[in-house]
Amino acid sequence: MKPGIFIGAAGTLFLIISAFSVNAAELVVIDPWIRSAPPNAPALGAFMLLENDSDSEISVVNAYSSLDVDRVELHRTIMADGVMKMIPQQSIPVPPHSSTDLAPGSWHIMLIGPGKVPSMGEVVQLTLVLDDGTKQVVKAMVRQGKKMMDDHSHEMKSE
Ligand SMILES: [Cu+2]
Repeated sequence: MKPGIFIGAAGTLFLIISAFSVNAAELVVIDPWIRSAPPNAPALGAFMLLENDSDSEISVVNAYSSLDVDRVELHRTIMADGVMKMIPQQSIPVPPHSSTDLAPGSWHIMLIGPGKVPSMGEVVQLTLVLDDGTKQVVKAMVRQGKKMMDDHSHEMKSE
């Protein structure tokens, strides 16, 4: 890991918190979480900030989880004709010296068909598969998140 990765007090704090999830790859995963959902939810969204401190693009090309789910997909939510749609993606790119925010209403990892929806505070292990074949394991806690409809109404108001 490069020493130049320390970018100030806040950055150092984040690194300590997520230190267990960082391996040799130069992708830093900050604040991974899963949005809490009702027990009958057909899918769960997983979110995190991906930081790439290297000189080349790093992509997440696949993911799986410690939860019993039918499948895991990489998604991006886009606004098309005034409607928010989730479009499956081949990969989630993180440009060099930049970051990609996996957040509600944007890029995310979708856990589809959970056998049992985890409750608030539960920790789910997510494995990110990168384009160079390396795997990065992160621990995502289930917590409450802003609802997609809130995002939507914000979009509508700003028009
Ligand atoms: Cu989705």
